[in-house]
Amino acid sequence: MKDLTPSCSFNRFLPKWGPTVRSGFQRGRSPILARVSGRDQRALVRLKVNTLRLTQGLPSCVAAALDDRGRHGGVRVMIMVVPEPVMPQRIIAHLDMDAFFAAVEERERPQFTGLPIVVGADPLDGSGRGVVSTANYPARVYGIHSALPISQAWRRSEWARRQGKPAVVFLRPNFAQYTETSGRIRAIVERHASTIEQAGIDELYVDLSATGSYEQAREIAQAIKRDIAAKERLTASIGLGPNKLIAKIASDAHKPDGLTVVEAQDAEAFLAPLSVRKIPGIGPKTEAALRQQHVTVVQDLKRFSEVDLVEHFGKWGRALYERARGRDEDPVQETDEVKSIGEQETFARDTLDSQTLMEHIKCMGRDVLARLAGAGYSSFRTVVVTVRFADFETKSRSRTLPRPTDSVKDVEVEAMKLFLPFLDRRENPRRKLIRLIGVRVEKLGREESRHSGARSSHSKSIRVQDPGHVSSGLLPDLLKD
Ligand code: TTP
Ligand code: MG
Ligand code: MG
Repeated sequence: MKDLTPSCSFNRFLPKWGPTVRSGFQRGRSPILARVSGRDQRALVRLKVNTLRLTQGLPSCVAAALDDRGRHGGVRVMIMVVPEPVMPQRIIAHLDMDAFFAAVEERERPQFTGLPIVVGADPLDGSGRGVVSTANYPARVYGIHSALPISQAWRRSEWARRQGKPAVVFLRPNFAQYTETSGRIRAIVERHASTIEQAGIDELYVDLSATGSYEQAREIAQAIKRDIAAKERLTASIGLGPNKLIAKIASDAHKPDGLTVVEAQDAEAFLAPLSVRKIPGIGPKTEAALRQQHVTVVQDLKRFSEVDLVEHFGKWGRALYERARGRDEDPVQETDEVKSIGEQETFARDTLDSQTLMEHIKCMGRDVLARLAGAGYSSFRTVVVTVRFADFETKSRSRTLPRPTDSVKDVEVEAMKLFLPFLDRRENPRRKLIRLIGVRVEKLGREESRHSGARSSHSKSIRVQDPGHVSSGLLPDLLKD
């Protein structure tokens, strides 16, 4: 098998069968297609053969088509072996920045280098009401993580301080800074690859199938990591795998600054011991439902047939069945660097005071538009308002305008129209107090897309997490599950 060339394999059976060999075939394990054809079309025989078997002579089905002088129906036969069109292997990369917001802050403020940093709401000496957006790795050692109430983060920091460890540095988010950094990181990746899907403010998928091998893909991933470190002074973790599912989980496997390669044949074994929560799409609700069935790791999930899972989870059950086996056909969908830009605010006290709320909505609309320009966009089409009630019920309402606009008035008016029903029975029948409001704009456009419609981000689906939107820390799970 080691030295399998057309001549050596065919020479062995030529004297016996007599036909003329036309072309070669690929080395390796892949099945190939042998076409046995004579000048007479009826003599055509198509069959799949394995290169291994070819070394031992003509497959019996070919032999059956020929007489012992290598003829078919009296016609001298020519054999042409053509490589079967084998689907090139998919190699997908997922890149995710490490402790993104906190890492950007640490870079911008060298006086805090090495200290535990939390980006999020104001802790107000322990009485703050928002949540942690993210914590850097030293702060994670204290048990602080995204979505933890900021008051608890404060208590954990205080506890650490009493043990003689450094107290946490609490910082408010600077979304404009993160959006700009995110754009530059994408530009770095674009220098190494062309098919890129932005999947969040700090993450993207890259299709590296064209490299042809995991070794080549690994080199590209290393080069991307090196460039990001040199140009942005930040670390990224990258996962390489046969599909988006495996790449995404792999990128998380050795954070921070990791590079994890999981080839197709190892994908299932790689997943088996992991918690089911690692599978994108499994949030707390699915996890709880699965736990009731004594399923905690991916391996347990494989006990169920596809029919069982569909019965339990509907359509999602089918995807679950596939994912548990490391399978995922979802293509890397090239997206523009499309973003939504938004702000959200948790009030110090839950309120239903219309004047205060309207004032905040207006202010947030203005801030969002200022950030829109800062991020290099010139228009938006969709306005989204998010309301979280005191009991944490969260609702979002949106409106898409007939054409792109950059007017502050438009964002104010639309946000107001979307918000008003939350003050009365239309959206708030029990008159619940409001804990948080958010305003964001989507379907962003750059100058040229407003005039020509070219390079338009308008029609593309928005896959990027809006920093303002996710800053509550709760929404990603609400969206997933
Ligand atoms: P993630 O990539 O999930 O987290 P991370 O980059 O902070 O840390 P990791 O090293 O584990 O990847 O999210 C990217 C940014 O999105 C994060 O820095 C802050 C923001 N974010 C929130 O505001 N709220 C959240 O609940 C989460 C998960 C993220
Ligand atoms: Mg990250
Ligand atoms: Mg991320």
